[in-house]
Order: sequence, then C-alpha cells, then structure tokens
Amino acid sequence: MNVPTKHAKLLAWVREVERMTQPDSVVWCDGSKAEYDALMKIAVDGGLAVPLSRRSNSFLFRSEASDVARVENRTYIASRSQDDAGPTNNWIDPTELKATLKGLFTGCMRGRVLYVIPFSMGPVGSPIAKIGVEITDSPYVVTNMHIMTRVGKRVLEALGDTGEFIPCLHSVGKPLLSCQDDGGLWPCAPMERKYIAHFPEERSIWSFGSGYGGNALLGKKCLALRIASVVARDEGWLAEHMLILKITSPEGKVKYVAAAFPSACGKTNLAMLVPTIPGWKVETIGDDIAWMKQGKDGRWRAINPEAGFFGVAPGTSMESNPNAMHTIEKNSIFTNVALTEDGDVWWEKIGYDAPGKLVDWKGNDWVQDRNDKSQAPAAHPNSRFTAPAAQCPSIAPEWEDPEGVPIDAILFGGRRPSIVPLVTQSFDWNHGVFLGSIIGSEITAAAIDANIGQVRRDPFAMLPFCGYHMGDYFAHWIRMGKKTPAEAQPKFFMVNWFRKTAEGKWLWPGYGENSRVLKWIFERCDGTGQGVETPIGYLPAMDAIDRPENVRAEEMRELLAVDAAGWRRELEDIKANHYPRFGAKLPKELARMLEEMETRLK
Ligand code: GTP
Ligand code: SPV
Ligand code: MN
Repeated sequence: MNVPTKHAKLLAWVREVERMTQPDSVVWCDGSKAEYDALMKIAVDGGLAVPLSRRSNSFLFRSEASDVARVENRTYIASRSQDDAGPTNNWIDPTELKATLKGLFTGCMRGRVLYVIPFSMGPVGSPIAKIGVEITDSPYVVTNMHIMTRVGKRVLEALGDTGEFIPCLHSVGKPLLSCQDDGGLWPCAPMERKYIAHFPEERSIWSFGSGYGGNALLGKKCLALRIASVVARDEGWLAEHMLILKITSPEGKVKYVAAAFPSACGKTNLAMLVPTIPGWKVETIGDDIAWMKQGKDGRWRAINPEAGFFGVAPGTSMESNPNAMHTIEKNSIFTNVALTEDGDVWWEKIGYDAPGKLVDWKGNDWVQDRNDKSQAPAAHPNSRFTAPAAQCPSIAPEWEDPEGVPIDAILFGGRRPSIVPLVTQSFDWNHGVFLGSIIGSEITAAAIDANIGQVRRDPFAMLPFCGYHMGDYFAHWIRMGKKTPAEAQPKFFMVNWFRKTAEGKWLWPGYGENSRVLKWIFERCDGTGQGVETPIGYLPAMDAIDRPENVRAEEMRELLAVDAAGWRRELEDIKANHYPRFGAKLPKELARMLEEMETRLK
C-alpha cells in the first residue's frame, strides 16, 4: 500500500477505521483520471453502471429502489446536549450513537476496498476552504466525489503533516462474504439500519447504509452545511443552502446574488438562467451551497465550496435549462434516469418524447403511453446528474476566486401555490431574516417522505441542513446583521416562481423569464427600481416588471398582489405552530417583526 502522507492524526484515523471495518485492502485516492477510469471499469464490470454510448465518458447507475434520496428521519445531530440540536433535528446521545455505529461499522467493509478520499471544499488553499477526508467502500462515491469536490495530492499537500481535516466515514453497510459480489445490485442497508450521523463538537461525520447523494457524498450536505453551519456559528460566518449567481446589466454593471430555495425548488435553474430580456447576462458561481465570510470592507463574500453539480434531472431540457444540458454532454454520471435503446439518457420533461422503448430507473422495459396520465415515470423524480462545474457554459470566470464574490442581494423562495407574491423586498436586514425564517415550501422528492406536495416551513431552506438549534441559527443571522455596516448589507428578497391557477397551471412561466424579477432586484440594489411599500414589504410597482407575453395583465396583478387574508392566516400559523417551536431561543427581533406585520395587516 502506497501511503501518500505523513499526517499522524490522519494515518491513525485510517488505521483505526481499517481495524474496525476490516476491508480486503486500503486505497488512497489521488483524484487522477486513471483512478476514475479504473473505478468506472469496476462499476461497469460489476453490472452496477452502464456506459452511455451517446455521451463521452458518461455512465448511468441505478440505485436500489429504497435508496433514492436523502433520509431525513435517519439523519442525526448528535450534539452533547439535546437542546443544541434543537426542535428541528433528530438527536441521539453521542455516546450512545457512537456505540450503535461502532457496532454497525464493525466488519462492514469485509470483501470490499476501503478508499481514502482527501478533498477540499472550496478552491485548494482558499482562506474560506475546508479540508475533509472521506473514507468509503463505494466506488460510486469516489467517482462522484472526484466531480463534486477537489480530490487528491494537492489537498494532502495543503493539509501538510498537521493540518486540520474533517473526518467523514461512510459505508454502504453491506459486507460481502467470501467470493460473493454485489451481483449487479446497488449495495445499501435497509432503512432501519441507515444512519446519517453528525457529531458537531467533534466535527465528524459517520454515514452508514446509503449510497445516494447527500447521504453518501459527505462533502456536500453533511460537511458543507451541517458541520460547516456549526463552525460558521462559532467563527462568525455563514454556511448556507444557496446558489450564487452573477448578473450583468446592458450597461455592464455587475451584481452578485445568493438565493436559498429548498431542495428541488429551482436553485440550479436560477443559477444557470438564460435571460429572456435583451442585453442582460447571468453567469453561474454555484448552484447549491454558499460559504460567506465578511471582507475587510464589511461586505459578505461568497464562495461555492463545490466543484460540480448534483442536479435534479427531470424538468431539465434545452428550453428550461440549456446550460445544464450542455454541461452534461460528457464526463457525467447519471443516477436513476431512464436509458434509451441507443445508449442515451431520458427523463420526464426533457423536451422530447421517449425515443422508443426505454429501460426505466428500476431496470424494467418502459414504453411511453401519452394517454395514461398515471403512468409511473421512467426516471425517478429525484434522479440526478453529476457534472463538473467547469463544463458549464455559463460558469463565471471568477467562480473559483479564493476570496469569493461580494453579495448584493439574498433571495429566499419556495414552492407556494398561493399567498406568497412573485417578489417582495424586505424593509431591512432583520426583516429579511424574518422572511427567511418563515419560508414555507411544498415537500419535494429530494428526501424520502410520505408527504410530498404538502407545505412545510423550511426556514432559510436549511431545515434538513442546520447542524444546531434553529433558534440559535436565527440569532446568528441577526448578529451578523449587527456587525455589517448599513452600506455593506445585501438587500433581502422573497421570491415565488410557483404560484398556480385554480386549475393547477403555473401562473408564472418561470425559468428564463425569472430574469425579469432579477432585473428588478438588480435595480433595487442599484437604487433605481420602483418599489411600493405594503404590509409585507416592498413590492414592484405594476409596471416595474416587464410582463412576459404569455402572462395576462390580471395574472400579473395576482402575482404582485398582497393577499391580506392569506397572510393573516399565514401569520396565525407561524404564531401557533412555527415560532413556538424555538421557545426562548426565538430572537426577540423576530417575535417583534411578527407582531408588527400583524398590526400592518389589520
Ligand atoms: P437541490 O439540488 O435539490 O437543492 O435542488 P434545486 O433547488 O437546485 O432545484 P432545481 O433547480 O434542480 O429544480 C428542481 C425542479 O424544479 C426541476 O424539475 C426544475 O425543472 C423545476 N424548476 C426550476 N425552476 C423552475 C421555475 O422557475 N418554474 C417552474 N415551474 N419549475 C422550475
Ligand atoms: C438537496 O436535497 O438539497 C440536494 C440533493 O441538493 S442531495 O445532495 O442528495 O442532498
Ligand atoms: Mn440542495
């Protein structure tokens, strides 16, 4: 075994995990193309991946039918005190959980290879970046981590012999008996044996039993959000579930926008948007996670800690998101999409009918029946592509700037069929925090949940990702506002692309047309856009946003109206069911915002 580091703590951890998990061998990953190719060959030879003849160096994986999304009810924040995990996280005493996990991990890699993946979240060496090391027994995880993070030698060099790293331990939780292999079936453990566990004080992650996305690619949700949010609280910065985009006006003026929308609610699409309004340009910095630190000038500078996109496939088409379609032309991994006879991928709303007979995400033959509205989809609703960010045609030249980009506007959004207008600007920072704290959104297929489609509160789109008490998280945001001079503060907006008509049709066309809203946001940041003061915040004047061709004037009025009765019901619900959950930890500023809004709506 070729060990490429002298880092004593790292070596000791790897040795300890090897003793516990008992793999056949240990491999230190170097992030090279040769390594990627060799691992893909193993996956293909083992029947776990299909090479796609229509896309160069691209592969399709089908997961086990139960292992298709994040598992929020098996995700734990094991802080020493239950109170630190708060009312929105599952908690188990860390000593007890460690004992359970040690039991599960003992011998769990028998018959498998233990891979050690040194990775950087953020450009290697950036003052905002953090190093993690993931141990996994899944070649699928290694290849995805190659795309999603920066892996390999450079990272070990930056780590040196004593640098800090976050240990991320992962196993699919399915040891192999002698001579047995996976038999072409995605390995994972049954639901009740899955644990996505975080130890915030120790800053470590133990993930057992799932091979899918956020459960298994531990740099993403586990490190860059749950653990990083705790570090950010302690160090005075922000780790957020936000896209980052750059918008340039026809005059060449630039603004940077960060936006928090819950899972599968439009971050990737907004980050890659192609404006329908002439002269405007949108470029991509990141599509899922933002780490923001305050610069010397007081402004918040954001980096995208990731190096790739793990994007929702269904709904992605040349019409809705051409930049994503071009990004995934090559060097991409597809999970749980459908396969065409000529070796390409297909999914619902890809922009054209299924070309002949497909193999669906479950591995069965599938023929499209346009008359059968209840036909099961060919691609799983949470099927995803993994693709290098550098391949995105809209990627901004500064996307890897180690200092980050200065944020002018912060958006909050979600899927709300009614009540929440197309766009609203907050009165100030604290009112913005209030709007972020009350976001509601329909539950999507991004997590395994029996209640898909029901509206739940998802504050700051961080409900599944905040590594500590959500009340303390609100207080942290209030505190960050206090240490930001007024002229350096970003402006806050609440947006909603998902209003529906009584017939269940979209009231707003969305996608590229969202550029009309971005333009108004740009102008508000620039001090030119017209805003009307209302009880819920500033709304655009009726003619401040150009109306898309296919939206009628009365529909535009509905999109920009304040539904006072709806908002009164909303506030009642927040007062009765949402805010009380945070008890004494609810910042008094937010309680006051709620009261003031109630008064304004009377
Ligand atoms: P995560 O990766 O889960 O965090 O999701 P995300 O927020 O990046 O969501 P994404 O952009 O992948 O969008 C999820 C789904 O919403 C896709 O099916 C999109 O086609 C759809 N979607 C995105 N933007 C819009 C929009 O403006 N209008 C409508 N109607 N649908 C949209
Ligand atoms: C999300 O669910 O918000 C995602 C996908 O971005 S996953 O990486 O699976 O968490
Ligand atoms: Mn996400």
